[in-house]
Amino acid sequence: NAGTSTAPAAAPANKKITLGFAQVGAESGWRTANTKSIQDSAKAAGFELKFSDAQQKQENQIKAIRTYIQQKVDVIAFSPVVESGWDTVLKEAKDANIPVILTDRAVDSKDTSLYRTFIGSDFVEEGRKAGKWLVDKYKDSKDTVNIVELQGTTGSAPANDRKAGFEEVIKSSPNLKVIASQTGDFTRAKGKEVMQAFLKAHKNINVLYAHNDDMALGAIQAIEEAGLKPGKDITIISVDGVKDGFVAASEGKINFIVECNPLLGEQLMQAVNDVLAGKEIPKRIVTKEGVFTSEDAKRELPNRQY
Ligand code: GYE
Repeated sequence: NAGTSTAPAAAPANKKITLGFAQVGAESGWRTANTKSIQDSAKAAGFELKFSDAQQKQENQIKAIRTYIQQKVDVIAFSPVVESGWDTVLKEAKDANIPVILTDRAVDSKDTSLYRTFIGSDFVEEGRKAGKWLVDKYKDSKDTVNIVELQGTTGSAPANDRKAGFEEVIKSSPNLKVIASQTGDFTRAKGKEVMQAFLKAHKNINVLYAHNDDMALGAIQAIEEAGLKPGKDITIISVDGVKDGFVAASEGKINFIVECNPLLGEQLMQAVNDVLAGKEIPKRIVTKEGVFTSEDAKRELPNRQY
């Protein structure tokens, strides 16, 4: 009896919210933790999650988004592999009246009405944090410091921004020199391969700046195989702060980690609910994160969830 009942009417079973999520891939420990966070949070929120893995290819992501549009999901969320080239498919979602939420990585679309919000880290700031630590480490030295850089996936927001933020800070110290910079596609295998090439081409590498832990971990193998000591002969800075990165840092093989938080699931599900409830949400939701030296990593390691 609806007139006297105080309990809210149960939502009809067919009203379950459907979220289509187009993931980048499974390239790193960060991504694995991010995927788990999204799957767990969708379940906790009672959403039906349609999940796809694009294997780091934009064309696969575009295909997945088009499928979600055809299936008339309630909301589409995705982490764009690269920054450019999204306007057409985002316009298709908009025309179909399906709200889009960006997570983790940004797009460079001029028309910001193509998505409701962007939830994720400030990658430029992460690059700056890496640069500041290095500038501070060498502040009393005039010696040339030769830096090699392992960039993330070419054209991705984290690769572009982590490079830019780092350069912005180190340019005030003319003795800090980036002598080589190449993509390692955010993977261990590529990180190792490119580091091997760097070691062959340059005899005097002092610092490695890797845009994520996985590439740093691959590079550490290359450095050890070349008979050098990672963290001592070559100072290593990386970004992410996944468990394996923390293990390497606690062993002194990585000297400094800039944290990038992959646990975006809860914020995403909240945003989905808010968007569907017609609430105004901020256009940018920034994730909170810190930095860790080897000493910090030793202390933090037992608490690391991913
Ligand atoms: O740093 C890297 C992953 O987009 C922030 O993607 C993410 C990056 C992360 O492959 O490990």
